[in-house]
Amino acid sequence: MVLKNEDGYELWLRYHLVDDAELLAVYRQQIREIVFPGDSPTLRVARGELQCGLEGLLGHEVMLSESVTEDGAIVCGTPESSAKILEQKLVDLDTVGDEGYVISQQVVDWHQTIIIAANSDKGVLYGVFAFLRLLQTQQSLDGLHIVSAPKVKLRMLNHWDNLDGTIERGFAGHSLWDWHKLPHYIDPRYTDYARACASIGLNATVLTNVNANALILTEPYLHKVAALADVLRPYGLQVYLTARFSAPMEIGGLSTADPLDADVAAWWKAKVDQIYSILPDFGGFVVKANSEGQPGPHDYGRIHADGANMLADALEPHGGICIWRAFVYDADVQEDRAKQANSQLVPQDGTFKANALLQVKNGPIDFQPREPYHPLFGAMPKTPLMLEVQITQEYLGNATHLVYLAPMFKETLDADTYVKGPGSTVAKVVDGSLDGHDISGMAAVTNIGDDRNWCGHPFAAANWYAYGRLTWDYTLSSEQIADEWLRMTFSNDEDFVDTIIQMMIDSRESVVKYMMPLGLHHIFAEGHHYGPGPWVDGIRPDWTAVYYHQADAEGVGFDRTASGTDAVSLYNPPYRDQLANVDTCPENLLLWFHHVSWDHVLKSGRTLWDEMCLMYQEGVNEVRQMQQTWETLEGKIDAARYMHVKKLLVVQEREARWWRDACLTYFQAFHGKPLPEGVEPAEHDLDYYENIVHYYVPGIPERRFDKIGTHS
Ligand code: GCV
Repeated sequence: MVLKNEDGYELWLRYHLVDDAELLAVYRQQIREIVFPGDSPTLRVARGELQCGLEGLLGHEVMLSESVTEDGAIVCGTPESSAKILEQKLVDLDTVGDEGYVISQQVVDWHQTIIIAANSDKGVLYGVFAFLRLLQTQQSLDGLHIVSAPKVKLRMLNHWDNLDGTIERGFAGHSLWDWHKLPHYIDPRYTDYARACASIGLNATVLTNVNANALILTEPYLHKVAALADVLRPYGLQVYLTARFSAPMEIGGLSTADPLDADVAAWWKAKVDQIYSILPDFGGFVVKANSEGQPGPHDYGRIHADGANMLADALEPHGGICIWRAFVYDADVQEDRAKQANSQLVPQDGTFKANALLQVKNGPIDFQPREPYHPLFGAMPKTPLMLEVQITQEYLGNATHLVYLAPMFKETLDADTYVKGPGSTVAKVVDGSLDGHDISGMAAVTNIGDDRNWCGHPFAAANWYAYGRLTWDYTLSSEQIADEWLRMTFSNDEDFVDTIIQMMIDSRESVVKYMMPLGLHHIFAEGHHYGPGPWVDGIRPDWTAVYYHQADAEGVGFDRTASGTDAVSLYNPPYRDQLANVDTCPENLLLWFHHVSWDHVLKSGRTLWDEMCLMYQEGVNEVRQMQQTWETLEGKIDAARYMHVKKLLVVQEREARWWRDACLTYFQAFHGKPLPEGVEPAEHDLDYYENIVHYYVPGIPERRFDKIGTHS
């Protein structure tokens, strides 16, 4: 059978006819009517989703009924919206809080039914999506009893979308938000965006770039924001904006933005009041301050907490929150960048207002292919810390490399800070349980744009999906999430799913190998970060590559032990001791923490140089393996998506070779050692690689190029 071509627009919400005839017959028996009273906007969209999903999956319309009239009813609602749910007195509802749900087979009015119940309309919506997921992934409904609640309260996407429609570090087209046509024209795609987010439990979205434009806070733009919020609200998505710290000067006519200035505080209060008068359920602000040229409290000799608290004060009467980013480092400060956030923020622990949170990147530098967990986790027990990850592949091959990020997100969440003994994981810091915080959250920089398939690479949507699922339940395994996503996105063919799960799981480690093995970091091309640039030098040191790899004739790596910057001391024993010793430091972080001789012998018995070479080669080999694996699956999915992935894998293999050759040629020049057996020689000399220039790489604002070079 030839499968119909698909363009990926439906994401994982494809409600195609269940293709297992036996199972379909069983489902048709088990699902015969829907009892779903209630008329709130959220219940309406939940009911619509259920009807539409079932119609597609079962191949016929399932009728709405006022009461349970036969076996096979699906009864949905809250104890308020549905008399039947109230009658059932489901004890499990007491455990699922505001947003969780219960899906359970029950006898109602002497009939076999499936109940989808929650304490809130939003919970019902999440339950509906979870139920549809069961059918999409062809699970048995027999004996169904699912009790589920999110582990983290704020489950947020951060769009780095600019008001001119570009997206910082966006590789899938332009911004979804059509500010020019808003508020009068509402793109139907906003609804599909909201559906996708709600289906994986996301409940908050920051519409604008953290490198913020104050214009978004002006009245005309606020009306545009409100129109968008009207579409997102029924799906439980609360809208947040980024606040430019200097807005009082840029749009308020003040001469200062000093957070301790009474006029500045009054301006923000009035601005926040205005926002809430236009958008009563506004979530609050996300702020990047005194980082990479953004204005902030340091400009006035104040500290981060002064800035955050001023905004938190303005938001507090409306129930809003201020999320302050901990991605702070300063070009004029000599201290190791990996330590600067701790130096600045740890002394301020306990001084932030109750409605202020700190948003901390997964690692201390900047979303590198591999970083140790950020040492702020565990170091600020009095402040709720959100985890920020990056879904968009700024440092992972943009939208041309197939890299499944769940293993990377989980690596951080599962990392043990040991701050209160073994088991003090980053996840427990983030969900608030370790230090008893009520408020908790995760944020991710999205990879969503207006490309027809939303995220560019057909597999990139898996990372949006995986992130959402992990915010709901970070104990899910990467394999389980990949399994769900593949079944819903492509096919339930067991062979296809089993084969591709493994390929997805391995893909993160492959990209680390061909880009930055053994703890190397930040050796990207300058500015756009597309491709290798281990030679980058001559700009502010903490944006160069040479600052991070410190290669010389003797060795390579950043000494962050006591003999170097001592960043290792920010971690707690026993992990600290493990990291500090070159013999016990995990080899995948070796060059992050140590400057190591090229001849240093690793666990494999090979020297560092040989091991590095072989890892780069292995990365390339693994991409070739991915190509072969993918090609065995021709015909198991539609030809359009099959070919799209196949062609992108060709690009990925080419770029993996580019990484290997550019980096090894560069490092080899320090010591002249030969490549070990099994490593393919580079096609070109170092000069060639250093002179590769790419113009207009997506994801950065257009700028004039000042160098004409080899266009690879
Ligand atoms: C939005 C990195 C990126 C920047 C980004 C910054 C941040 O440095 O390269 O584009 O700016 O992180 O997270 O604020």
